Amino acid sequence: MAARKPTAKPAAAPKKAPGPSRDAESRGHADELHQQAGGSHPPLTTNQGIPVSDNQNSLRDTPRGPTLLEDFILREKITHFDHERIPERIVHARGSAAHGYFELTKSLSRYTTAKLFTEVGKKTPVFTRFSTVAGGAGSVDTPRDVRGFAVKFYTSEGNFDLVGNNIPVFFIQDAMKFPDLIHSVKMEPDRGFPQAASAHDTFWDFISLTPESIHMIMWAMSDRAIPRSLRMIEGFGIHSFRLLDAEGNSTFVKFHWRPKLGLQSTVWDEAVKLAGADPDFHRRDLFEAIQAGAFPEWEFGVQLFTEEDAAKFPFDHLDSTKLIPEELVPLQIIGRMVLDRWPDNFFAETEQVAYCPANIVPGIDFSNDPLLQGRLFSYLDTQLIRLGGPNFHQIPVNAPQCPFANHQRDGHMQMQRPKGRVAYDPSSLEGDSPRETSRGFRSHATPADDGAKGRIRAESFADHYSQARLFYRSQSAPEQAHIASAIVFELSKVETAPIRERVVGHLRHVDADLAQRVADGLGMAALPPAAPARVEPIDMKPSPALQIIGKMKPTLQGRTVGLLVHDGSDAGLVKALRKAAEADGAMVKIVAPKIGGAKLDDGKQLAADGQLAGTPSIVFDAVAVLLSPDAGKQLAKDSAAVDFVANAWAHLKAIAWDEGAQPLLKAGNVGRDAGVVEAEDAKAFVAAARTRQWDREKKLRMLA
Ligand code: HDD
Repeated sequence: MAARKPTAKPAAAPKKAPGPSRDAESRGHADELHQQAGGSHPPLTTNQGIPVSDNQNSLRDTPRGPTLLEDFILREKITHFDHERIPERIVHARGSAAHGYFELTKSLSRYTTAKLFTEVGKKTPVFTRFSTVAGGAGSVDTPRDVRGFAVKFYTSEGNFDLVGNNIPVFFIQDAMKFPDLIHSVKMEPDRGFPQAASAHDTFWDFISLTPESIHMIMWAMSDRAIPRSLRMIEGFGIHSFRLLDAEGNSTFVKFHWRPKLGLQSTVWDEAVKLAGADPDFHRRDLFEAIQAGAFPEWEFGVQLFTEEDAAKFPFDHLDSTKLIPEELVPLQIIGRMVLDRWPDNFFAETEQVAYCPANIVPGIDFSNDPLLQGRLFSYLDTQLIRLGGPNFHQIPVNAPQCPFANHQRDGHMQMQRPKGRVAYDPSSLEGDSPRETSRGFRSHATPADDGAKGRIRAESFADHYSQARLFYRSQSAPEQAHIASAIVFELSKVETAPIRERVVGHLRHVDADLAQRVADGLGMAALPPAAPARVEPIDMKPSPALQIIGKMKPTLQGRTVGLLVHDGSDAGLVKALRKAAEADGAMVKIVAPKIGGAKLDDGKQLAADGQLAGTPSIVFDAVAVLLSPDAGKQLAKDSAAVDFVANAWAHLKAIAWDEGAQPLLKAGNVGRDAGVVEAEDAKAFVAAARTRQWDREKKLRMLA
């Protein structure tokens, strides 16, 4: 259709043509657009069901004249758009979620009446959301941060929400401190930065004045806080909960999730670069795995202990800054969770899902952990503002999947149509109105402690350093170096010297060597004085279960291998490496300088999954560089290609190479070690790719 010439003099615009002809003209234009897009489609309507004939043009007085207020279609569309956002979560705003199921493999019927934990083989639907804590909803996936691990079990006795993290302890002991903690880590209020980062003055100021946080700091500075994939993190309920049997007898329980793929993390430089290479790295990874049918899976474990056991622990299990070493109370695996379905709609499900630690089912109960007690209030309160009223439990992702009924009525966004006269209890007018049941929820009859009411922190909560020491000393040497380097990195971003000194003062109680490494890394002339400690820390038996490297599974399952090719690459090698990596469980992606792919030496065009400049080696677990001699020389002069190999080397990844790739490897300063293998030897490449080359790190990075 010829473009209309602008009218020279708007004032002299031609008199209106009769309406129908103009509508027909724009209809014709819309038809053209739609024909290109294809498909057969139901009629588009307004929210009132009125069919829309033109979704491209608003109603105008004349072709170049003002838009008319009469255009109810435009007004409805824009008004709805204007209201599309709801307040984001104050914490854990950035998240990714999936549907799946929980299957019980071992009954806990000796301890609890909860059907969820007694009916072996039964599959309970779940919706699980993973999150970062500090950043906003649009922040990146890979900052150094704790990861939320929230599971909603839609049980036959109502919803049970296990709202945990990937770290088994927390920063603070009392919910009273939560707003302070979060305000300190969020962007500073006067300047509005940094986003999604703890490396700034206000966070470390708070930490340096909150000794109870030091144990969690050890975890947050460890590689647990820079995971490779959400499929490779552990999860913890953190608090002690109670299991109750039919007589009301109580057993304490801690809940754990263990990833089937094993724990794995990135290295810090990689995490930083991933933020630029793919801000959605974790979300995409979860999505792609589920779409490919490689469903993420976790084992579910419990630590069970009695009041008498707890009395013998050298710490108070009601204190959320403490964990119970698995060597003290072994973990029993009782089930598994599989995530097998991506949500249909991100907003409707992932954004609107409302978790709440107070959502609990008969046979489970809370403990007196003061952090948990505060959480029992906070979550429902936040959903009321976030989701706009008291009926958010009717949103499909939040609604129980068992029958539910009560006398609560009305309110904003009431979606149900309760019938009858009776909205109260007791009542006699209707035989089918809901009533209490003997199967209902009961609280444990916990005897009260001795002592008086007051704003008191129990003396049993006073040891802030023993478990920080336990964690640090349980780590392998590379992990200890990473912790020290992470603290140096974060404190190097802190402008106020006394804050840095106070933190090192705490580290002196954790481990003298760690304190010295950090002080050296910060260029301190002398060690600052040790922080005042109310309780002398004790040495606990190291717990290897706290390591990552020790729990990493040497496997290509769930990992991704990138093959860099160009015109003339050896088709046989490409095929052999792809076959070997896929046979070991990896997802293989082809990278080429152009997205159209490359013509290999067999004359066939191989399509690329990613273009070199936009697909750095950072997004892969291992790479192979397979190039003709000409291509090798050409790519040795291309910075994206040089970075490809240099980063793979720096991030301790396996690299397979062929003769043609040599100039590129040289340009990228790639050295030689057990992880740099000849592409001919596909078996050796796969073996090297199953793990990271930890020995390489000392050669290429100055760690604290
Ligand atoms: Fe919290 C969200 C985990 C302490 C107040 N929290 C939230 C989410 C997770 C956790 C995973 C995101 C849920 C989702 O995906 O929607 N929170 C924890 C853990 C804690 C913890 C493991 C300590 C053991 N939280 C905590 C305290 C308070 C809160 C002490 C307040 C007293 N948390 C909230 C909140 C959030 C929240 C403000 C924000 C959005 C939401 O609840 O739904 O209410």
